[in-house]
Amino acid sequence: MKKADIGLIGLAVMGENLVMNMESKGFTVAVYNRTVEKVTKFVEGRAKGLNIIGTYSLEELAANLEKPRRVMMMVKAGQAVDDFIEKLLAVLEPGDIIIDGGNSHFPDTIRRCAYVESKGLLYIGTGVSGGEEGALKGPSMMPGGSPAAWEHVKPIFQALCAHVEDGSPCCDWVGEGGAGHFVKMVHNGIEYGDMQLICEAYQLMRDYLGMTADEMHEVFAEWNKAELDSYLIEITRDILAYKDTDGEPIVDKILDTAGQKGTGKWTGIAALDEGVPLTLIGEAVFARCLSAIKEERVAASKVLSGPCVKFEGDRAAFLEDIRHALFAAKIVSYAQGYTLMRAAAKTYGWNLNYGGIALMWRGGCIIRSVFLGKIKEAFDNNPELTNLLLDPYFKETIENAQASWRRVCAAAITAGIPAPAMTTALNYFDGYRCEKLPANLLQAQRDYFGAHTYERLDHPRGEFFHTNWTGHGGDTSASTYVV
Ligand code: NBP
Repeated sequence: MKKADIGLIGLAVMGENLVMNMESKGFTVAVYNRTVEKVTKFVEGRAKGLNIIGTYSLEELAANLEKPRRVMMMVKAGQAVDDFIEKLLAVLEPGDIIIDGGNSHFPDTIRRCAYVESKGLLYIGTGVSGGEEGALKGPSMMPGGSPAAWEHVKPIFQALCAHVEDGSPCCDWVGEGGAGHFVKMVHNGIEYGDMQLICEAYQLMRDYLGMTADEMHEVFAEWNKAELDSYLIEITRDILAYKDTDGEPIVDKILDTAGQKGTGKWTGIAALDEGVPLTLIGEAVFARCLSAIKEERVAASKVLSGPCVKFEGDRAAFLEDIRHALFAAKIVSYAQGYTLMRAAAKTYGWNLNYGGIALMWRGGCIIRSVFLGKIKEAFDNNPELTNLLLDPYFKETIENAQASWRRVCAAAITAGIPAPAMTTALNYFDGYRCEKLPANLLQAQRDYFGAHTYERLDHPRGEFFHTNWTGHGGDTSASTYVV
């Protein structure tokens, strides 16, 4: 019997669908699962009659693979991945390739890549986005790890991934070590931000404009036809129209406490580690945390009062303002996310292709949108772009949206409606374009209480000064370093 092109471990929702996808593109796949009954169930069920080989041990899996062997794990992130790597090392040979397609944290991937390479094998950590449907029909894939592995997996990955209108694959080599999982993590963080922005627009429509779910459905349907055209706007449109068995919108019956699985938090932590102001994703993560303390909020709502402002004015015009505010804040979010990737690339020595990353996200994944095509263009035009806000298209778009964005933030604040992502984006924008921030005073404060020193406008950068502010401090200053 023909040997398999690739092996896949982990027959849960993602693994099974990826196998079906690979097989449909002409590849033979050998499969294995810790609970081996699932192998039998799969090969005798959904995979019956297809070029899919069920195996019941890792030895059997290895024996059924073409060399160099390619083994992809789609298992729960964490210890399970380390356990499988150890077991695979015992049955594979130097030159074989171990691939982790789960949502692993990038420092784990950096460590595992070095470990597997030290054993003479190659390693790939790849982000896979698109959920169940994406896995089956074409996900967005973000592979990184051992560069020598790429040529061996490229034909498979670029066949099974999503493709944009011109046929370009939404999968390309991201970089060494943990670069693929880093980029996937940022993707997930951006997903948190996009979802939060949509939710803020929804709350303004619901609580400030007093709109029904059906009316909001119409608005999102319109928005999805222009610059906001994206998967998340599309599903929001459909969710708002979805009725429960009693004919009422189901969205009105869902408890307002958000869950999270940690990738947004990881993105925020990475930003803090890199010293990058990733404020919008940070607010999106915290907004989920605030939503989660439902009982506390219910109690507080009976004690703490706020303004009771009802909208008076031209509703259609204000909806246009919200649309502009959403888009402008979204641009800031991506600008921040790209800044984080640029900083991490420097820290970890990755040569990231920023336009290529936008293309990988352009189709197949949860944040897929028309807008990502514009980001690709921006980085194609200038691969060294320090901040997306400086690209001519985004600069002009933000300038056009600015008055609306400010009106929406002001209205939300005046009406007491939380809009943390939209407002933090505006604060970032105002801070980023501010030539002189108040950090001169801050430096004076630091020097006053801790002799932390400061630089002066009238001296070259790198010269540090200390003032004896109280007259009774000494001349000794603290050492100067930035963490
Ligand atoms: P799960 O994340 O639910 O993982 C299920 C698989 O992990 C099964 O094969 C299970 O084997 C195996 N597994 C577990 Br659980 N603990 C194990 C252990 N200690 N040792 C060995 N195997 C173990 O499945 P999934 O939702 O398909 O996701 C797979 C990966 O893809 C995850 O990393 C996930 O974060 C990522 N991902 C998921 C999605 C999505 O939409 N679901 C999207 C993108 C990425 P068993 O059958 O023996 O229990």
